[in-house]
Amino acid sequence: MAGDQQLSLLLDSAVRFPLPNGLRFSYGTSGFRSDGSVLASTVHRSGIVAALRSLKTRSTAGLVITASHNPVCDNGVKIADPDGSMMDQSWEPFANAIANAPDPNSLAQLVLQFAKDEKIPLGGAQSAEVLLARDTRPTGEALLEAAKQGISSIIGAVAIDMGVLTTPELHWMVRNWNKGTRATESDYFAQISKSFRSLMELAPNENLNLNAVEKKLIVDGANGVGGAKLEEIKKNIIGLEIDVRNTGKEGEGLLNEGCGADFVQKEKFAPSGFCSDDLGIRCASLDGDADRLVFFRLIPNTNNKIELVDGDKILSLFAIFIQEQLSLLEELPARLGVIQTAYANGAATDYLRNLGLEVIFTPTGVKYLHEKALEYDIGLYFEANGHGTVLFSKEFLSQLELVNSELTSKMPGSEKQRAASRLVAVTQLINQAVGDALSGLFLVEAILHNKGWSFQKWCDLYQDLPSRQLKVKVADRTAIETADAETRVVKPSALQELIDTETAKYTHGRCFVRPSGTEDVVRIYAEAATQDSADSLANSVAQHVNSILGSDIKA
Ligand code: 16G
Ligand code: MG
Repeated sequence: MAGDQQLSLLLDSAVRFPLPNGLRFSYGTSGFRSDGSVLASTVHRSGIVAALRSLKTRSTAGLVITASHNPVCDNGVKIADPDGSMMDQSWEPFANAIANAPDPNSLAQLVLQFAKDEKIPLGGAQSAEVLLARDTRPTGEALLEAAKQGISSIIGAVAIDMGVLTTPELHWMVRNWNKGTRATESDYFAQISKSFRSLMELAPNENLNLNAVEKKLIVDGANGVGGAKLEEIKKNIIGLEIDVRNTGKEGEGLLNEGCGADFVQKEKFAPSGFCSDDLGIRCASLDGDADRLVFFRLIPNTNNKIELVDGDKILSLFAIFIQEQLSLLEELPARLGVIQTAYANGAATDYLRNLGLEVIFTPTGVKYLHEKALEYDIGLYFEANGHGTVLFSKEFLSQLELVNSELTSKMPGSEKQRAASRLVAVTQLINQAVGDALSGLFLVEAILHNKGWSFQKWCDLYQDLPSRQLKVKVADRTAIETADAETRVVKPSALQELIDTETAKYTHGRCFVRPSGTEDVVRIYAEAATQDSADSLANSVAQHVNSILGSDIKA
């Protein structure tokens, strides 16, 4: 009886969201993405998946509608698991299957069969809850409605609209709801400003008199959701003067167009809205949904070229700071893991290894780095493009709290106590659900302040090796298979030999190719001692990809 009711509810709902003709959808590196006008069925079906995920885990799940740094006409959807991380990868095949089910009946059958296989109780015996959010894209509102209807096509499932949020805010909320606090956006803002203030107050006294330039920060909000949120947070920030540009307000420009972390990192060029008046000032850039962060500074007399501080250098700054605090606390042993991808600059990896840190590589995509970071007491991960965060294990967190409260009562004001308190503030400031440009930005600022470091000092940590990225459109990018965290091609086998031969010609040469997870292209990355060598290595490998797979080269 309950089964019949569930079936007819699914059929009624699915009829309203037919699969567009001739399209296939795939849950890629960061969920489903496509032109926003064709995504209603995909988002509706993702709502069903999220509701089932909530039933399966007996917890609150999340769903966010965003296409991050893609153009404004695109949109996308991804699902958050109860701990705030991305949906468990084992469910992706099911998400793909239902996204492409040709008609309501096959969709309903897939759902019922999957629920049976996974022992998910349907029919209302158990309730489900999904938190929803969207970014500022014009197609977001209609897609949110599709998600709601997908969720309510599962009996007992409730959708809770949290509004227009950054992706990390939604992940953070899901994580907190499952810890028992029904946290809202104002709790998120308060947690950032409070822990930022604590960390700033723990800076050595001699760093308190920084000059005006050091206190000033200009932030490019990509004309996306992050800029407006930052405007709110900054109302309660003391000790930092933040000028937010590209907030998406009338007249400021289009989402991600000529601005945003992806643009800045790839083009090495200042975003629109920045000019020579900003010379000498520390700047940061968020992406369209505020889960990527890079810093930069304009180079004089270059027509807005920039000096970039990417995810690798943010990672290095976090690693140094955490390692320094731990070195003062021998009673708090911790296994530290630093996670990077093949895109990490070789100079960054060398720098981190020279600090004595364990550096591990995973394939590209937050879900892989995050998963690896969970294996450590403290797992720090960053992609060069600015996605990253720091994770602390439950055991480490409870040890830290214990040590901190003991030191606070027995040795208040001591270097050890301050080190423990700094670590506590870091754990509260950084978003442990997922990489978060806003919380990451404040952690960077508080660390620079604690260390009394100028932007220049941070830039000078190490010198990036020159690198070049190219993309090649091929007939079938899945013809390339990689291994060893995408550093080697295993198929077609001849290609790796050619890459090895080319790479061997250059001092500090390194090169890899991989099929993109978000675009229909093969990507090539090359690094070498000089820019000319990196360019020529990338070009010659692109020619080989071209001749083996058939293509045209794009910068
Ligand atoms: C997505 C991923 C990012 C990855 C990028 C690679 C998330 C949240 N985002 O933006 O981690 O670096 O894809 O794109 O996982 P590519 O496969 O096209 O090179
Ligand atoms: Mg993003």
